Amino acid sequence: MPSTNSTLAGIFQQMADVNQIVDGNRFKTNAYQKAARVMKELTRDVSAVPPAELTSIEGVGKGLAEKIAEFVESGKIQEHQDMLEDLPAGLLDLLHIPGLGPKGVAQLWKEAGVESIADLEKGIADGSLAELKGMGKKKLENLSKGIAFLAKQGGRAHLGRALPLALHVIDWLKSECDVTLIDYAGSLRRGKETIGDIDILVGAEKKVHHCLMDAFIGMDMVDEVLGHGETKSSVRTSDDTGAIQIDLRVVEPKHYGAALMYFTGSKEHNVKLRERALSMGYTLNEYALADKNDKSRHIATETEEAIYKVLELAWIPPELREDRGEIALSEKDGLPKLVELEDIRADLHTHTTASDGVWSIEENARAMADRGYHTVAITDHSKSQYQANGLDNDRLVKHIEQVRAVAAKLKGTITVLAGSEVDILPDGSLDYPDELLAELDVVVASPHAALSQEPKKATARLLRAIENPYVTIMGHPTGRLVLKREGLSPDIDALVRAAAERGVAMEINANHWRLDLRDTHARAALAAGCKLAINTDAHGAGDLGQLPYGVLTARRAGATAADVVNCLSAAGLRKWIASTRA
Ligand code: DGT
Ligand code: CA
Ligand code: CA
Ligand code: ZN
Repeated sequence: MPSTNSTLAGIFQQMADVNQIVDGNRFKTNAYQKAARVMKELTRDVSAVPPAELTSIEGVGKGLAEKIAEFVESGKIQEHQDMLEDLPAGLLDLLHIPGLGPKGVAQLWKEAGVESIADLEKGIADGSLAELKGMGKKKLENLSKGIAFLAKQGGRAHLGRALPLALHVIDWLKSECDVTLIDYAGSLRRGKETIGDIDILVGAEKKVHHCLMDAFIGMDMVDEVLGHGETKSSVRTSDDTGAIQIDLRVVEPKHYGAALMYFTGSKEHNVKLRERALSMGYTLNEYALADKNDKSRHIATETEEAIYKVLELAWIPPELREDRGEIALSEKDGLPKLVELEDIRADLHTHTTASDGVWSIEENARAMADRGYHTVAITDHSKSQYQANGLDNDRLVKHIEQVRAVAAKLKGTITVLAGSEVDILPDGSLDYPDELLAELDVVVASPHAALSQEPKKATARLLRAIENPYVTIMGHPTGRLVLKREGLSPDIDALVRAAAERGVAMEINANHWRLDLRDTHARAALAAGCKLAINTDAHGAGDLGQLPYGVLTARRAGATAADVVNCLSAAGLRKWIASTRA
């Protein structure tokens, strides 16, 4: 069952879309869009907030509060229903076609009666749309490609797919055309959990542009060239998880900083920066920060640092560029020093062949030692995870002995802790009795089943687990799978408050399917003073590469190394774990 928060986010987004198509005013569209974002990022269950307190939620004004209350009470928003009433059912699907915005949809609908993607395909095929103003051959061709793309792709790609792909393309372009000034930009550089398309930017002299574009569209993986120009090309590539678009832009080296800043986004961050530039007497676009009165006078173009500096700001890490207060922090030099991959010194959630892993305790521990870690916790599944060969009480006792034996053998190489990923049962009790949990060094408590519980039940369930005196870390608290399963929608604010109080850490499970806590939840955890854990949940050596996704998510939350228990020294970690038992 989708949560009230996500249902409301969907409704407000739809209201914004409809408003744009029927040419409603921009102010209103923005308000709906903002409402959608507030609902999406809210870390407490809005249906549990008393109506009188709704306006105390950041971003919720009186009008929005009324609509939320209306929905919670009646299950719908009348204004939304009214908006949809005059609208053909398939019209909003058209908005998902790349290259077609609300204006285009409105034109197709009003001037040619196009009410769905099927209508559009027909109108392109029979030539009837070619008579519309602005619908040249090229434009219609692009729409055809967009429809095909949509059919194949069906949405966004995982960070865990987009990042390796982008790195591969960058390596290829570097080797083919000998360029050095090259980065991925867009949502990927900001470390978002899903990526609409991959944006790659190169700074190179004009004479190299041709090489870059040819090398790019000539890559083996390319299924289709969507566009091929002198400074911009787009291609599409697919695998069994769907299609993904890659955009390549090339600028001259002297404009690289301005372009990188622009194409990194987010759009909202860019808008704020542009306003700031204007108020200081400058203009800012993808070419330059320039003098407002003489735009040919470029003040800063070459590096992001230089541009931020003229704007009297410290350089802002891409993961924070989401218009969540980062500009104000930068202005007073108060940006956090974000946690880095190299700061991670321990993994506290890993599996072995004892449950559903593919490596032994010793193989696991040696691989962790090779990464330079001082500590690893072996946390196999508990008995309710029978499909994952979870350990029953007797097997756990023997397993602990085996872990202790490996620990003794590897003493001086790495500290190996005996742990468990113990299931949080639907009522919040744990899968082992306390006497058994007491034998373990580390207890990661995670929900795996009953993941469509309603928010109130889920909150009570997870709170009960946090209160268990043997729990060290709450593992992937919602159980969501990115792009696949919504999972639980507990009151995150209540959970992180309880975790902070108890001294329990909340996990960011680094696996790109999970990323749970997600960025906004991790942000709420930090605000509550809660410690974070970033763990790979590795089932084998192949999973160790998931760690960067967890670190990116923590960075998006504004986490420093001091916020993350995996960054503690060996002694510090031992002390912290002991403190969770006190
Ligand atoms: P995505 O691809 O949907 O995951 O998200 P982004 O952020 O990568 O968005 P994309 O690929 O459409 O554009 C890349 C960046 O270019 C975006 O983050 C900011 C910048 N940008 C694109 N369009 C606009 C715009 O209309 N206004 C402003 N200010 N910036 C834009
Ligand atoms: Ca993008
Ligand atoms: Ca793009
Ligand atoms: Zn696990």
